[in-house]
Amino acid sequence: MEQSFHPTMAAKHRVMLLASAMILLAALFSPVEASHKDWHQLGVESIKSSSSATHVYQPYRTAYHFQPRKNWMNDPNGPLYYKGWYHFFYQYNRDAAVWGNITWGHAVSRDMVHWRTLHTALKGDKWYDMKGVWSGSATFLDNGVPVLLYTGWAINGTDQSSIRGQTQAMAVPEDPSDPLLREWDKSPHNPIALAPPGFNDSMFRDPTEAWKGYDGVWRMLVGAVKGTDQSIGTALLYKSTDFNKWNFTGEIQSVAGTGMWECPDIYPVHVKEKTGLRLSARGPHVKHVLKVSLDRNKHDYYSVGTYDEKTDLYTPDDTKLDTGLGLRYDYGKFYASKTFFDQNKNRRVLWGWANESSSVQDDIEKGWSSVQCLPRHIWLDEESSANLVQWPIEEVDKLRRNEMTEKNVEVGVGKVVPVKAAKGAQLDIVVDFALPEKSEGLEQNPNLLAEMGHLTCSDLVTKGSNAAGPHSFGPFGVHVLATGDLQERTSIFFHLIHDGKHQNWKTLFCGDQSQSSLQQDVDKTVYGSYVRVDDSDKVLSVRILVDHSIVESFAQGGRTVMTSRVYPELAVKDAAHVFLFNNGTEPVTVKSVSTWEMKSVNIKFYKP
Ligand SMILES: *[C@@H]1O[C@H](CO)[C@@H](O)[C@H](O)[C@H]1NC(C)=O
Ligand SMILES: *[C@@H]1O[C@H](CO)[C@@H](O)[C@H](O)[C@H]1NC(C)=O
Ligand SMILES: *[C@@H]1O[C@H](CO)[C@@H](O)[C@H](O)[C@H]1NC(C)=O
Ligand SMILES: *[C@@H]1O[C@H](CO)[C@@H](O)[C@H](O)[C@H]1NC(C)=O
Ligand SMILES: *[C@@H]1O[C@H](CO)[C@@H](O)[C@H](O)[C@H]1NC(C)=O
Ligand SMILES: CC(=O)N[C@H]1CO[C@H](CO)[C@@H](O)[C@@H]1O
Repeated sequence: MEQSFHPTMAAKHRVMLLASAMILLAALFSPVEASHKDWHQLGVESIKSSSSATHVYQPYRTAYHFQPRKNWMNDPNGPLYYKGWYHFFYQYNRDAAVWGNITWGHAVSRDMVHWRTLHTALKGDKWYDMKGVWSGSATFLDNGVPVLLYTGWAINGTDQSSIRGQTQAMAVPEDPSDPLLREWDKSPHNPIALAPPGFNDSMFRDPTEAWKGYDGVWRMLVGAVKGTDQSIGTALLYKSTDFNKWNFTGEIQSVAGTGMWECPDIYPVHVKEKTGLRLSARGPHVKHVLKVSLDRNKHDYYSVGTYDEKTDLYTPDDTKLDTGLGLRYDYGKFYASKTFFDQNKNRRVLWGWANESSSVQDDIEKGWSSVQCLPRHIWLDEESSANLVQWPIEEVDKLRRNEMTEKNVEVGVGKVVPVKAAKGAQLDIVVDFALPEKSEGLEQNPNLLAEMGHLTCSDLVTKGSNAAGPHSFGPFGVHVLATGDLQERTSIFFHLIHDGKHQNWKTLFCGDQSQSSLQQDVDKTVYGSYVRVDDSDKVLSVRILVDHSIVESFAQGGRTVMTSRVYPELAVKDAAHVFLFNNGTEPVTVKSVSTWEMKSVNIKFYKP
């Protein structure tokens, strides 16, 4: 995808450089800290080896999320599993902590938890990708060898004015016997696809994984936009018999008013099982998901529907929830995502990118920008068949240590209760709230009910509990990365509302970043959406993964997910605390709250 800069994002310069006397302090906050048991080892060397820029205070680097050592990263690209290794590629600027000169960074892992970074997989060196090697996907050919499809940003010769626009290209492993797939050769057939007549070749990118149809012909999608006002998002279909020459044959789906579709992804899901499916899977047990990333608002949207391989058309089950209009993977920061079928564990895994909420100037000072969210296992919700469920891959649980559980904690009206066991900025927290008794009180005032049905998470935060009315089940939830006095806090909470109809309750799931930091120049948008609560559900539950500057929250087993980036100034490291809170007018019972400290992972340059 394309990332551009807005001068408004460059906020005022804050002094982060510390005097040399503070180097030790910097080391204490650096992510390698946890792997160095001996405090005396914490010298300049560990700072250099761990972080981007030396001598820079680094409280925001993550400890168990994927991040390159330094510089700018954006979209995940071409994830795959090959010969015992998970491969992860990413949009990467090797030169700076800002977007530009985009290449494909490359890392490998045995478990998608610990990583070894390799040298650049693809960089711009051909006329068709000289200005950048942009996002794409991996496809296994019939011989079991993976190839990469990507978008090249073309330029001819040295004349900067003769930009040719975006092209689709392919790279193949130089040595398929190398499990690490270290060298990639660009195909002599490149570019393999150009924008069809009538389509803007500056808005033509991000090829999907290719799949073979019933007729043995390969297909892939490329994101684009159309319409006189360039407002109709679309996914262009290309076909090939030999994988070298691709013909444009139509559009699999387009949706008015959604704008440019970046990073399309189409894949089958099993209607009854969590098992992942290959792109070729067909049959009565299969539904399809079409996901796109909307350039317009930087959110990833999906729909559940049917892909008819005879007509090569995708139809959503519910047109009101068509791709780009309804469901999102994540209601916080999560963009340009991509799934892959993990044949090692027969599951589909989702990767997505969370950019910074701080200023470009901050990125430059800290020497890096953005993290990848934890890889998520993704499947169709069997209960509804209408939405996906996401959960951190099980391998993440290996990082848990020092489990502490408290049961039956009462959180009275207006009360805040510390979770004493949980301290620090690397935590996994699971809280089960008892579902409140839905009293009849509310039904006596239909006007109030109607009004409450339109409440949003930001209303709750800006108007406080007053917004919620006299009998309000919520807001109640969890403060993380909080100072003892709650001066800084990031709040993840629920709020139950009645939509005006008898017994028709809805549950808001929100993330409040507005008090997350004393710093002024960071984005503190309030996030949120609804989460489905079934009559059969016993509790209202949330899992929150905290890693210094990222908070990923999974409600009700992963039906609704929300990612926040936050930059507390005081609530860092051991000064970060966890609290349960209840801002509603009814008491809340926490059936159980379990917390784990999360170990740091290894991310090192690969040395054979
Ligand atoms: C891109 O590379 C050029 C040449 O090395 C360099 O001058 C420029 O600063 C780089 N741009 C960015 C945004 O990193
Ligand atoms: C094509 O897209 C680019 C980038 O959004 C835009 O600047 C340009 O005006 C578009 N061209 C046409 C003909 O719409
Ligand atoms: C692509 O187009 C060429 C020329 O029209 C045609 O010969 C070929 O069969 C087409 N291939 C596919 C896969 O549609
Ligand atoms: C990155 O973050 C900024 C500020 O929070 C936001 O405005 C922008 O849309 C984000 N971009 C993406 C691709 O998420
Ligand atoms: C809870 O109530 C306190 C005190 O009125 C307020 O400061 C805070 O913003 C509220 N939080 C939420 C999430 O409603
Ligand atoms: C559009 C265009 O002019 N493309 C040309 C760019 O340069 C290469 C060789 O350098 C030509 O093969 C392309 O036709």
